[in-house]
Amino acid sequence: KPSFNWADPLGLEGQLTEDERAVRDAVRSYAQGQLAPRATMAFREGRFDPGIYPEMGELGMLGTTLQGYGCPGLSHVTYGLTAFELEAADAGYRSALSVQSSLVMYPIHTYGNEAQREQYLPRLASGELIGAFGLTEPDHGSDPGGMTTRARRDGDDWLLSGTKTWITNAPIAGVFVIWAKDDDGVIRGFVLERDMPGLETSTIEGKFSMRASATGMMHMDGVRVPDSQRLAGVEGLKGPFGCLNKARYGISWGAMGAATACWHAAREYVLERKQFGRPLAANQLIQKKLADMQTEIALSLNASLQLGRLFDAGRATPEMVSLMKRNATGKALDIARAARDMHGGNGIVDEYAVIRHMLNLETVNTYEGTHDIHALILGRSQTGIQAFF
Ligand code: TGC
Ligand code: FAD
Repeated sequence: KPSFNWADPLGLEGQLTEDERAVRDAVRSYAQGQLAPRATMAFREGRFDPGIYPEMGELGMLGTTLQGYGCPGLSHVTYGLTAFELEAADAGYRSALSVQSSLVMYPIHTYGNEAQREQYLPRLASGELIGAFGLTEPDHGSDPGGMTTRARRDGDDWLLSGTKTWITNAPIAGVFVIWAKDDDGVIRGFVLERDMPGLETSTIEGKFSMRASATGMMHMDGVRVPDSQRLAGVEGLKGPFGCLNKARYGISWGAMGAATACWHAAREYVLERKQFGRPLAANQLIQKKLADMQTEIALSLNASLQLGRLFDAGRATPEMVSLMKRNATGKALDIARAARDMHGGNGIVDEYAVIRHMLNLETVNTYEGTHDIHALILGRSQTGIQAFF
């Protein structure tokens, strides 16, 4: 007789391969053993420890799906499972994975030349080198096509000028994948290094979200970049968006990692906490909230698994990614807010992780395309009408 597992209602576990489960278990053990215990203080102090990158490199999780150059060459499902486990500890650690793997290593691997791949990928895979991805600007967030960062040709070089903001890892990265427009308005990608004259970074202070992740600005004032540092394999917005497809897919799993941590914490809390002489869990309103969490998480994870399998088969599309990124982050935020509420007053102190996850998910719902921007992408796909402007 089939049995029901409340924690895995649709039997996701049985749909994973032995290899996927083995990697997931190793990442879970690292995330729960090494990262989760550090997350509370890292968030409280607004600190990301760069030493986490070599730890991730040692475990072979950086550049998860890429082949060669020291990369593990694993499935997209494995990448998703890794994102889930890291974000169950803290979204800042999943961000570290997303940026390095999908937004820095992927474009160098896919759009770069052989020399760039050999120069950067092995050190990015080991975590010796940290990467950042610069697309967003102070006046162009949802609308990156309007970017004003310029790349002007000067002999064999390019001169890059402009400002990028909200850049994960900007304060600590050694290498930066930057998107800039040339004089003809064509968007091009470049690989910059920290010691290039004219390049400076600053830290964004005062965040109430993603405090265990380093976020900053990049200021470029005539940075001289040899043409050999250009990502010559792509032109136009499809360059950065190609990277975002991968990262957004990973976020669909990651957000559910944070949501699952909140759901399990809320369940344990309401089973133990008594009011009116009986456990909170004995109330219908509380059980409905638990049922909603269980339902949304199970549906989302099984859909992410399907999308991961489509990625592995080369059949995933950007619209599918928008659907999953939007749904998972929005639902995860709802779940975290409900879990915070179910913890009562305790829900606002960092001794309980729910408030930290809830605050992080405000960012996760916003970056890599806001909830509403993904609605517009999906709206366009079914009406054929562009509603962005
Ligand atoms: P649109 O006309 O739609 O497209 C322009 C060109 O780009 C191509 N394209 C894509 N290619 C591959 N994948 C996708 N997902 C693509 N989406 C579009 C498209 O085919 C076209 O190519 P071509 O050859 O015909 O020129 O461009 P638009 O300007 O109208 O775009 C509108 C919109 C809203 C969809 C887009 O701008 C958008 O997605 N905005 C959201 C911005 C965003 O996601 N920014 C993310 C910044 S990075 C970040 O947040 C990292 S957080 C890291 C962490 O810490 O985890
Ligand atoms: P805006 O685009 O100004 O949007 C503000 C509001 O208006 C949103 O609700 C949005 O949905 C809405 N809106 C915008 N346009 C429309 C429209 N046409 N119709 C209806 N509503 C609309 N970027 C990088 O390049 N690299 C990074 O590593 C990176 N890391 C980040 C880390 C953090 C912690 C954060 C917070 C952001 C990061 N970002 C990064 C930037 C992120 O991608 C942007 O914040 C995001 O794309 C939204 O842009 P914006 O903040 O300028 O908001």
